Amino acid sequence: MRGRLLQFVVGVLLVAQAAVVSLHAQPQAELIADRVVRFWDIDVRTTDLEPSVALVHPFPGIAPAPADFPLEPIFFETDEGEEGFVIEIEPGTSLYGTGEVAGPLLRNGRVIDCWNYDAYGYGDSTPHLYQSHPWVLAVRPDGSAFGVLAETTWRIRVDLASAIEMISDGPDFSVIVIDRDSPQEVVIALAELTGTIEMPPKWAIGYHQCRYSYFPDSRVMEVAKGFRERGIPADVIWMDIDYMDGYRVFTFDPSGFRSPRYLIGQLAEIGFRNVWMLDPGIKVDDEYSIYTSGLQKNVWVKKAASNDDYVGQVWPGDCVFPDFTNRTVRQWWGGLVRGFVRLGIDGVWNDMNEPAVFGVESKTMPLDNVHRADEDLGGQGPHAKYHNIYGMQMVRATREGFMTAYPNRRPFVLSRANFIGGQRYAATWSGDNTADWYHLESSVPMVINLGLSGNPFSGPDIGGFAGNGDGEMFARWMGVGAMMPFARGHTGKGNIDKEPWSFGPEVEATCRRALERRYRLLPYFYTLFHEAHVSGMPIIRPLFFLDPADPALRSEDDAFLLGGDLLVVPALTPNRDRRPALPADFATAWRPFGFGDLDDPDLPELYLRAGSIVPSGPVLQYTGEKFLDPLTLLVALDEDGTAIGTLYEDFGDGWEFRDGEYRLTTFSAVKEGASVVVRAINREGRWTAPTRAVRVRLIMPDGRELTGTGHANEDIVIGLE
Ligand code: NBV
Repeated sequence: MRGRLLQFVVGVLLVAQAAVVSLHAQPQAELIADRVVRFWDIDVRTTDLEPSVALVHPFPGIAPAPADFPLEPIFFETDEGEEGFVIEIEPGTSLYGTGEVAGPLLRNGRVIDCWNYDAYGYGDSTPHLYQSHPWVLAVRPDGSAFGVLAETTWRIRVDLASAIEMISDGPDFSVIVIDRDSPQEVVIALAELTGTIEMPPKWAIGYHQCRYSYFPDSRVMEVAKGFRERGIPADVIWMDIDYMDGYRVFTFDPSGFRSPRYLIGQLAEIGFRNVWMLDPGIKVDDEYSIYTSGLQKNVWVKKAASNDDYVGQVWPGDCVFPDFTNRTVRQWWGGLVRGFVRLGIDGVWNDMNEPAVFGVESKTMPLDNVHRADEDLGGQGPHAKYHNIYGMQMVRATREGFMTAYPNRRPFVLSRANFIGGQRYAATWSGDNTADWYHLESSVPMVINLGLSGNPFSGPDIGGFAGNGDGEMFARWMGVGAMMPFARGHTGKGNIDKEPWSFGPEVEATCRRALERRYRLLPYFYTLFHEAHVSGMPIIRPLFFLDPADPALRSEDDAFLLGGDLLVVPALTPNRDRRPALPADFATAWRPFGFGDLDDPDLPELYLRAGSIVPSGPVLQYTGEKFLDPLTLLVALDEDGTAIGTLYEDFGDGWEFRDGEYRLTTFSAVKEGASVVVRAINREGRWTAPTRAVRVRLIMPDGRELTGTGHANEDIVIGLE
């Protein structure tokens, strides 16, 4: 095994500070997939390892680990009895991943505490946010890469000071190491292990408008209508906790939200979808049917000493907490969700599910509380073991509940807390960020790192949750937020209004342009969501994906790739004083373009990759407003005079796509003599697109733009004069 001795020596040095009492070389190992090895400590029986929660299925060993596998963790124990491991990294190795983290993209030198935490007001050095991803993506100097996944749900500290070291509060755990030729392949391999996102309903990739809270229902309608009156595209409006009756989940405030069904109908009439919050804390109240039903079914998390129901304080006062680690409890919750969403609810927002508890220093429930978890999650055990997956299991239950209500619709669930692998159940957002430039800037690396950790569907609270901020920052944030996978404006209680028009006409105009861009690019976004669903490739990607061996791109997080073919360069500082490091072939390989909006300095610059075709459409006010017609292909030829790109389409909801009711079209552009011919060269799937016009915008290297028009089934020929 390469470098085993060296690793051992380095390991001794690296973990020395952690007061290590014993270092164990030569772990046990088995191959679980091509160049993917599971390791565990020499003295641990496999039966003593806890079942994996992150993986889609157990991935049993298929062969002994290959002798030439280039990586091997060294397991150790600290004098405090903690279990850990270390993997050396060669100089020049760049580290990423670790899930939802504040601060820069590059994680070298950072320590991340995987512990789901209500991190209101977090900053660059906050050690833990709302989610846990004990996962590191490492890119070697030559651009090859590996990934390291610790298979534990317990609290685990990921120390990237000079190696990849993780130390857990819990018992022995195994470590999965993926070895690949590129970081992209590692991310795809992670998705093969932990699963991908399900296709979201198309409306969920439109713009979402939220605040804590729109109240009462007339205000909800006023805001929704505000979008339509001003011609600002949006698909979704959100109901935060104040819609509830005294914060009792599954109820409605009798004065403010008298008829949710009516409100939902009114919203639907103007093309708005609705998402409603459901928190885990259930008010202790004998008059409250959800409480009494849960009591009767014995669904609450228990106290260790007495086996009584644990009671903690959250919004409604005294609360009990469903034990989502238990199948019967998830079914009980799912049944409640079923009844709730049948009112016409389109999506559910699970907040506070770290779980957050008020008035205690830990901000959560006692670690010795008892969960009656399913055997395949690890069986009955303490909260310390299940804390990090409480939110994940909650969104699993919510999703399942939605599916029982609407088996033919795609659920949309947003979760604040989650765990690696939880992308299977819910999208996420950056939690309670602050309306300042730091949080605007760090939303880019946070969303990228989440994508590199398996969850491609996320975005920040556009405009910032805590505090007000000013119009210029808001405009810039909308510009960049509109290019993120999840695009939602949100703000906290007591703040000024933060709808796109709240900062005056100039900011409103920028927001309109930003969202019009998103809606024009919906065909591309949807194609990228499909790619993420199929392969796990992130929707927004780091610049180093362009050339993983180029050290200049390794720490660049002021700009990002939207899919493989668009480069987004926002100005993230107030005085626009930073230019990102760009790939070496930037001048020849990327072509600036826009949608008639290039003179707006608050919008990010957009570049199209030479050799690519990006599908786009007309401006819509909401995703379902009309069918994609005309389809506009943005084309940039490479130096060989060719370009290629794909467009994925289906009904936008439902599961028929799984049975072939979709269409994946591959378009090509080829320079033939003095013209360029654009045509569909391949079609996959049975779904038939209604007849439509196709336009081509050929973006030339000198900045000129040539156009052509035709129909879906014919060649479009553009003269190059
Ligand atoms: O439900 C209120 C808020 C919500 O708006 C926010 O997005 C969550 O992150 N929630 C937290 C609870 C309290 C916030 C201070």
